[in-house]
Amino acid sequence: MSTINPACARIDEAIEAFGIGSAINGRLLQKDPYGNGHINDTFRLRYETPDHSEKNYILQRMNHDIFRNPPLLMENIVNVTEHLRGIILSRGGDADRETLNVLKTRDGASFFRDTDNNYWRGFPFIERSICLEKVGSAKDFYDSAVAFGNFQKMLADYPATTLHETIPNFHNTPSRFRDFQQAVQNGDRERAALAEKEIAFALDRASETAVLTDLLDRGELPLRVTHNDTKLNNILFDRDTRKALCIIDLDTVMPGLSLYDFGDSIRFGASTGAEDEIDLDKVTLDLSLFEAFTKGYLEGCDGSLTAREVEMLPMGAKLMTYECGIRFLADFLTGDTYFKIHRANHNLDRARTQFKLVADMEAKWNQMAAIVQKCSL
Ligand code: ADP
Ligand code: GN1
Ligand code: MG
Repeated sequence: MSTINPACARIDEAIEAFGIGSAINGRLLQKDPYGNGHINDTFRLRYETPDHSEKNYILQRMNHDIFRNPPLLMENIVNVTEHLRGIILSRGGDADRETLNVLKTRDGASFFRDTDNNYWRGFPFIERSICLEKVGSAKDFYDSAVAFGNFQKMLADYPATTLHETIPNFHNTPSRFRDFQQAVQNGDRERAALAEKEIAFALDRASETAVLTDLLDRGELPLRVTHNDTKLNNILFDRDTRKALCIIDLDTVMPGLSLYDFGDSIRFGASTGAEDEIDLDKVTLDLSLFEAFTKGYLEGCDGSLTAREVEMLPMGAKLMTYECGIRFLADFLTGDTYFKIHRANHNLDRARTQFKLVADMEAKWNQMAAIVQKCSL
């Protein structure tokens, strides 16, 4: 059970500002912390309507230490979700379930700022959906891959330059590496001693950090509009059909590489262990899940990836896993200020799983490349 962040003290102000109760003539039954995100403070609001049915909403306090400009971030999300809504409707889809829809406040704004200067936003809760914290079957993972590929395709003609960069250099691995080096230098000495092996592992791979950014700079990889945070719990599945339904957590939709989306999904979903598993023997790269995702992602992108992008998919997986590992480790060394933790050394445990996966990818490199080749034929 997560503890409630003191920054959420003004939640009732936010609930009042969105005016859901009066809009649906409903009675608020509960406001509970919800989900397993590492960044925002998420609540589910449960209302009882006059006909005694229930209607739920998501209310989130945006993490403005991480997202420094919530109004611009919300401008991105409103514009992107409206774009998606248009495409979904033109395909005859259900735009209330297949994309997030931003709730308006009583004043017609897409967010609310409380008296402590915390920023809140709301979304109708997507009912009859499930959120997976772990891949249940290769089919689930394949479906999520098609959905993430398709998401990117739906945004292919979105005017990328109008998107605000909500976190600068988000997947710039060399920049993340420099931050990591700083954390090693300036972070807690005792913690650094505890993480000696992991620090060495990360430093050993310094020369690989710029592989993707160099290809981008040389024009060998195209810049696209990508999601940038494609872990499995950022997609909702339909509870009845178990089909991938809706991509959520749109805070980081920005220009990026397809390899970021592919790689981040693999690092989380194709691992045989949880992101914070303590028993590292349980953490390996499952090649059949890697194959399922590769197949689905290529299908979802529907021929839009270049040969160079396809060839670099294994590198996307490895670098995104490595990058997440150095981010967890840097946060551990500097006192756990970024990712929410639920136990001592949580970020170190997370870094360890990522590096275990990187090592396993290195051992399985030829097999990964062969799978990519097979799927792209
Ligand atoms: P974070 O950035 O902290 O990860 P998310 O936006 O991913 O926050 O939300 C956290 C969790 O809340 C998700 O993993 C999902 O379980 C749930 N969630 C978010 N939005 C919705 C929604 N509209 N309908 C149902 N569940 C949602
Ligand atoms: C965070 O927001 P959430 O929990 O979906 C993080 C991702 C990391 C992920 C690791 C904005 O994702 O970059 O890969 O944790 N999001 C942000 O689990 O930093
Ligand atoms: Mg999330």
